[in-house]
Amino acid sequence: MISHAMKELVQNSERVLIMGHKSPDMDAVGASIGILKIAQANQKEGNIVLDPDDIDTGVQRMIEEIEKDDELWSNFITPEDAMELVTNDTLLVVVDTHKPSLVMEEKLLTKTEHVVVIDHHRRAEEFISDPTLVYMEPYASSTAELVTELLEYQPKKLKLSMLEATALLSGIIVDTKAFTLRTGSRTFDAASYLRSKGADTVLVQKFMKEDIDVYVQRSRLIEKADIYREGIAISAGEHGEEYGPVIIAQAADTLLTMTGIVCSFVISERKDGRIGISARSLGDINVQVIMERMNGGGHLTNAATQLEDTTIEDARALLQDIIDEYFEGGDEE
Ligand SMILES: [Mn+2]
Repeated sequence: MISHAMKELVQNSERVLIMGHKSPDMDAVGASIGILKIAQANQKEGNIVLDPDDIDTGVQRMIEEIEKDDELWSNFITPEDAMELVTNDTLLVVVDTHKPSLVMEEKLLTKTEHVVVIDHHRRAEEFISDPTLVYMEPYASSTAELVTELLEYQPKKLKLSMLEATALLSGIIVDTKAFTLRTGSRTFDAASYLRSKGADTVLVQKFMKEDIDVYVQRSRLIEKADIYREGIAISAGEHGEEYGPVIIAQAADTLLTMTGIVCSFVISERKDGRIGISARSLGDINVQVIMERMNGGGHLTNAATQLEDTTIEDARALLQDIIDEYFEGGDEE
């Protein structure tokens, strides 16, 4: 049904512009490529909006590979170019987020009335206003999984190259941590379809390769972890050591893979002078509630905050108080 509606919207538009969230990950880029293919299968021009100054190290290798493919790369445009191209006959497809403040170019949202949102995150209060079509499936593993399902029902003319199929599969693999989290039978169905279209798992592995200094930085944070209450790991960087948000998120992810740890918090100084905290949980402890009490936000299993005018020590003390309150405060979660 959604696939049919999507086809109609594409056919009734002049062109299709696609954007993910800021600092897009492989899921956002892979899903964007999938939507591009839907536009092309319906004989419409499609463009993916990507800010060349906002490419995270996590997707850098994938983007480098796309750049080598002249045909595919020619469909990527900057936010400035997108602002020139957009008209009210443009179909704007937002993937892997539904928050206006997170999209690649927020101004695009006001330039057309035809906006489609495809996302797998739990619905937040902040939502793109008045979308034409919303496809939100919080039980899906990834946006790439949802978009792959849409692709399967598009015209037969649709042809996925090895690289395009691999980009979509990378989105699924990254968002599921290689089929260990949020993976349903539909996830395997989508992966199977992509594999049959030539998706290359060795190339996915190459996309996920990381630089040694990233690994070392993450390890430094993990090394500092200790256990506060049963199953809760807290790690804090040193004063004067800045870590990017991706590194602290990855450190929290990694801690969660350790035996006995059900919840992890990583605290560090950031380049902007604030203190960042990244929180992860296997699901029994609601880290969203804990981060919200520190003016942050997120999901049950994945949340974060940034604190102004404080130190690592004070942030840690506050966090521990809030964790204690969470367990003892009486309001059952
Ligand atoms: Mn995603």
